[in-house]
Parts: sequence; C-alpha cells; structure tokens
Amino acid sequence: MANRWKNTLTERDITPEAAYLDRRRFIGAGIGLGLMGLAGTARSETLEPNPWEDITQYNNFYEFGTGKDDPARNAHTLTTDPWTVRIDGLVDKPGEYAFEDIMNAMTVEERIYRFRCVEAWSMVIPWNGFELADLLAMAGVQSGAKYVAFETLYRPEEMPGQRFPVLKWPYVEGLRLDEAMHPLTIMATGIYGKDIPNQNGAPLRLVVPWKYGFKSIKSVVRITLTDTQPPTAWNTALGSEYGFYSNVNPQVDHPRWSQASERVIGGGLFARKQPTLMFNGYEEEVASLYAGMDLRENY
Ligand SMILES: Nc1nc2c(c(=O)[nH]1)N[C@H]1C(S)=C(S)[C@@H](COP(=O)(O)O)O[C@H]1N2
Ligand SMILES: [Mo]
Repeated sequence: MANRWKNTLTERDITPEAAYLDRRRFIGAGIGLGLMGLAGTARSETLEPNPWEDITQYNNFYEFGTGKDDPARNAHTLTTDPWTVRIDGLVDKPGEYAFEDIMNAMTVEERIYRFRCVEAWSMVIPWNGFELADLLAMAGVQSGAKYVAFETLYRPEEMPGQRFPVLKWPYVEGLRLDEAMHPLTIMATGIYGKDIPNQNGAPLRLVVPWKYGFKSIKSVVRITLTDTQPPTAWNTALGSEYGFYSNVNPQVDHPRWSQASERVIGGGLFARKQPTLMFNGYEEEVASLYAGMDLRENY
C-alpha cells in the first residue's frame, strides 16, 4: 500500500517489518527511550506490536458488519479520497477541513499503544498519527468549550452495515475537553508506517489508549466543540452497560463479564490471557484527570 500523504512517510516505508521489530527490541534495551516521549513506555516493559495481520483482520467496525472478519472483507467499498472533516461548534475557525490540508499542518509521529476492547481482548498497535490537541488548536477552541463530539461518516451505499439498525447511525463518540487535549490522545492516520486500512478507520480515526476501544471512533467526518456532554453510540444503544467515560478498569466489571483480564489477540486457539491494567497501563499519565471521581459511578 503506497502512502498518499507525503508527511506520513516514516523510515518503515523502506524498512521491512522484521527489521522494524528488531529496532523495537533495540529500543527495549534502553537506547532511544527518548524517542518514545509520552507514548506510555515510561513503564519498564517493552511493548511488542501485534503483526499487521492481527491488526487488520480482526476488527470491530459495525458499519461493515458485526463479525470480526467483516470489516476486512467489506471495507474496500469505502471511498476515502476526497475526505473532509467538519470542525464546528465552539471554535474560532469552523469549517470543512480537507484531509490533505490537515495532514500538511500536522506532525505525524509513531505511537505504540496498548488497545483494549470492552469485549476483553487486546492488542498492541503501532499507530502513526498526530495529537488531537494540535488539530483542535488549529481550529481555535473557545473558552466555553467543555466537550468534544465526534461523528463517523454516514454513507449506507458504501457502508452496508448502516442498512441495519444495529446502532443508531452515524456512530458518534465524545470526550471531555481535558481528555481530548491529553497528549496521549491522537488521531491515527497510519499503522506500521502505512496508510491506515479502511477496516481500521481510514483515513483518520480517534485513538484514546486508556479507554475501551469503542471510544476510538473510526473514519471521522465531524468534530464539534460543545458545552454539554454529547451522546455516544454505545451509551445510546445500551446505557446500563456502556458509560460515557469507559476508562479501562479491571476493578469495574461489565454487567455480563469480568474486566479483570483480557485475551491477547494472536496465538490462535491457545491465545494468552493477561491481567488488565488500570487505565490500560496509562495510569501514571491519566489518573489525575479523574481525581476525586467515583469510577464505578462514572463507568
Ligand atoms: N465508526 C465506528 N468506530 C468504531 C467502531 C465501530 O463499529 N464503528 N468499533 C469500535 C470498537 S468496539 C473497537 S474495539 C475499535 C476497533 O478498532 P480496530 O478495528 O482498529 O482494532 O474501533 C471502535 N471504533
Ligand atoms: Mo471494542
């Protein structure tokens, strides 16, 4: 897959994945930790990314069907060029931003993040993307803004799942402004240095690594700054099970299953289980956002 956007190019466009993984081990040895910045690697452990196949063949993207392999099979129908993102609400410069213009203004970097679905499975994904805070700064956040609302494309001709009322379409999500501005929160445009595949939310999707995967809304076409908490797709569908915050929390179980551990994707039938970490391992970075809050109440 060729890169469409010049500044999404990384060294891995010319480096085979195997060499890339070697470099990761090198970094794990303690050299180049500075590179990782806030990418959650302050913890001593080194994250080993899942292979490309895991990340792009096992997906949740209900606009293309509810089976894990449906998105990979069906998402080729999605047209991602041209693409615009409407940024509106409480911003100084509302408007339709062309994806190319966004990419030219943003600095794309690599973030290797844990990714934990509310269904109790997880992967490690090497995203390429930019901080959401930088995009919001470009639009100029006004002082009255308290929340950020996100919306996925609604295009049933290309998204066959939208012909069925599985969720209320379009898929919507939301963050508190401080969560949206946190440096760990990114808009991802690539994986392993390649353009993000359609099934993973091309051409740009949110990634909030300390929250359950469904908060990381795909194929975003609209971002709205508001002063009231916006509705979210899964909360609207089943509010008793999916809250607005949806922070990864091994101590607060889903009403129908435990969140204490997770199945690591890969490894087939003998898939490994591992304990789930508070805030998905990003506690040091984000716990202060929720100081004094009852996380059981605010699930
Ligand atoms: N628009 C949209 N965004 C979505 C979803 C979806 O169905 N539609 N699924 C969510 C869920 S439940 C998860 S776990 C992640 C999966 O992302 P991945 O397929 O890139 O791993 O996307 C999230 N974003
Ligand atoms: Mo999920």
